[in-house]
Amino acid sequence: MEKELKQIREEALCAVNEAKDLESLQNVSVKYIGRKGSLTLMLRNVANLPADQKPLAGKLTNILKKEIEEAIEKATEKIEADIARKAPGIDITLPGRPAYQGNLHPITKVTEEICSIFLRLGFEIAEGPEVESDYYNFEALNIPKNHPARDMQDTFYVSGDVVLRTHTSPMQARVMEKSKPPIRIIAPGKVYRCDSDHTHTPMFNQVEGLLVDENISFSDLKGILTIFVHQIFDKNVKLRFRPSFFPFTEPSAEVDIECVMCRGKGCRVCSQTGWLEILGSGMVHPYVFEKAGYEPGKYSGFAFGTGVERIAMLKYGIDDLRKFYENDIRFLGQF
Ligand code: 2NL
Repeated sequence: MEKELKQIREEALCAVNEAKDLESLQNVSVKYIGRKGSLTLMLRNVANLPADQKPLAGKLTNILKKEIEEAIEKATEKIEADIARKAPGIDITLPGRPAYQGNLHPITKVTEEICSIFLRLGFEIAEGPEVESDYYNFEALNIPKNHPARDMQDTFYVSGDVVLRTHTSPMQARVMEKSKPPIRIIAPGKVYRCDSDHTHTPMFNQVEGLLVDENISFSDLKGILTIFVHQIFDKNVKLRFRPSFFPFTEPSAEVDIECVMCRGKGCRVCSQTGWLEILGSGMVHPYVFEKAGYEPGKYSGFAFGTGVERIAMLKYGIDDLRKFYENDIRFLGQF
């Protein structure tokens, strides 16, 4: 027994000395004092010895176990200290790492681009609440209660007469109510509709415009919107005005551009029509002027609205609206 212990002692201590890294030390530990280690097995065997030998054998085995444990511990500390010493220190002469620089969200960029075109044309920016009264969101724009047009834009109701604005036109109604023409404003901002699928998000961004003065005609509308389309896309892009309907304008027209993907030949993006709808517009409805308190027949004007996400998708060739809101920095960092 004592001879055996002596042999284990020599072997184990020798192995500890030879271990050059933490992994081999761990192996030594497993081999001798682990759950199935040779010393552990011997300790278990002590129970089978004659009673008069048990105390001494147990004592010697335990002493040796402790000795090996301590040797491993010491060797571990030494190797760890070596590793720390060899690790590179701090080089204070190195230049600092540049701070991560963010960028504007593509929707913010396109909103700013749209606004800057209209600012150059003499428009001013008007911003207002996203939580809006039923009156400014609907009534003032010729959309009375129970009007079918309310179904066109599924509304989030905050309470009976308070809604999340479904368009930015309430802002323009507010401006008309408190100021007299000439008016030239654009209203950018978030709008909300209870709608969600691969072409609709419950929140999206709009820029709407309004120009009111004496003797404004449909040709002013065509002129301004043509300039806008040529500046935001390309001065050679073809566009067309197509009759449409909005409750707050009469007559109304939608503006299409030649499909930017297929150049008008017809593809999946334009549903084979060769055209893409990008703006809604029209001459302000007399009832909207009446609600604003304007003298009947004195003024005329036009208004228009456009979806920022849609313009951004067409400008940058993005095929999925939801990419704007997934906040993947690899996507957002490209613009
Ligand atoms: C669209 C259509 C449009 C308007 C918005 C407007 C505002 C006032 C009076 C009259 Cl205060 N009209 N805004 C007019 C026509 C179309 O937007 O498709 N938007 C994405």
